[in-house]
Amino acid sequence: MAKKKIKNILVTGSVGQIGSELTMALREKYGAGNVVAAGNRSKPSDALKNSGPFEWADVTDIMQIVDVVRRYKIDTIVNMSALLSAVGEKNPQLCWDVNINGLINTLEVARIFELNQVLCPSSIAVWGDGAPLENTPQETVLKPKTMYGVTKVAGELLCDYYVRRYGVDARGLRYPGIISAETLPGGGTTDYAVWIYYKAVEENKYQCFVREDTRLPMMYMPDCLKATIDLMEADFKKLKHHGDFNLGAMSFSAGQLAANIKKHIPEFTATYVPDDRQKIADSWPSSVDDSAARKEWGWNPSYDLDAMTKDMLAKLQKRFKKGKLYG
Ligand code: AKB
Repeated sequence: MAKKKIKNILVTGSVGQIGSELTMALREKYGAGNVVAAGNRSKPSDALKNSGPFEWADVTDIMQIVDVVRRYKIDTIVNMSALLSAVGEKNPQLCWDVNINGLINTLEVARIFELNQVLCPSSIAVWGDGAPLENTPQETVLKPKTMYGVTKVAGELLCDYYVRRYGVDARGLRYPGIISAETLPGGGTTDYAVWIYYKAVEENKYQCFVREDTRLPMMYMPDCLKATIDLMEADFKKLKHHGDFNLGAMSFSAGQLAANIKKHIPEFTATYVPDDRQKIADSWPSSVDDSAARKEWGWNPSYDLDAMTKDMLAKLQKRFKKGKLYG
């Protein structure tokens, strides 16, 4: 098992909602020049492109990863490339290709080049039929209903396989819905919990695509960054789990979220017109038991709904006043 320190990091999928902010946080911590951001299709922001190295690389083509790993002497890969749940249902084959062939390519590169670590996020999408939906335990039935969920279960198993079979240090955590003010999410079921803030600031109203009583686990981006970096830095020897840590912070219904925003913007109104994504949301838990993460690497979230809403609205209102809500 490789035990060297994290020095040169490659973040694939760096242009996405989490990848973009994670890259900046890693650059802050490990030095801008030591964190390579890779993207495939979407244009990187100026901040991402100008603050450190940026490369175009497609995770489904192993040679493109090998090339970046060699040129930058990469020792750690954070594989954020993924098609999310809603967009994955529109193109299940592409979802499999990116999420699974992309992951196995990064694990293979880690094995062949003896990298220090691969981190690949999983999701609350791993659950479906048969799992308790309140305080979902770490170990329970994994029968997802979406292709995204299928790839996340398979991805967790692949990570665990590479740990056992090849001694690759592979880690992952089951992200809840992530809420952030910098990069918009692309194609997930929990996206409504981000859009509602943007639309509250922009138009004082939002038409939500899930029912008012839909309650899902959520997390504010600063906690997501903390969790990811804390797991990357955890002592591998102390981990009993590897690719599949439950991760919790807060749970609220769409109606509770709207009411929380209304405390700050009294004229805000939300309406609820469920679409196909409702079925996906209904198959996911309302809350998760993350005691393994707390015990094995000290996970402890900082933000609750009130603190998140205050911060989100302050950031978005500031940008809106400058005419730059969407960057
Ligand atoms: C999605 O909604 O697909 C993602 C997730 C919960 O993994 N945000």
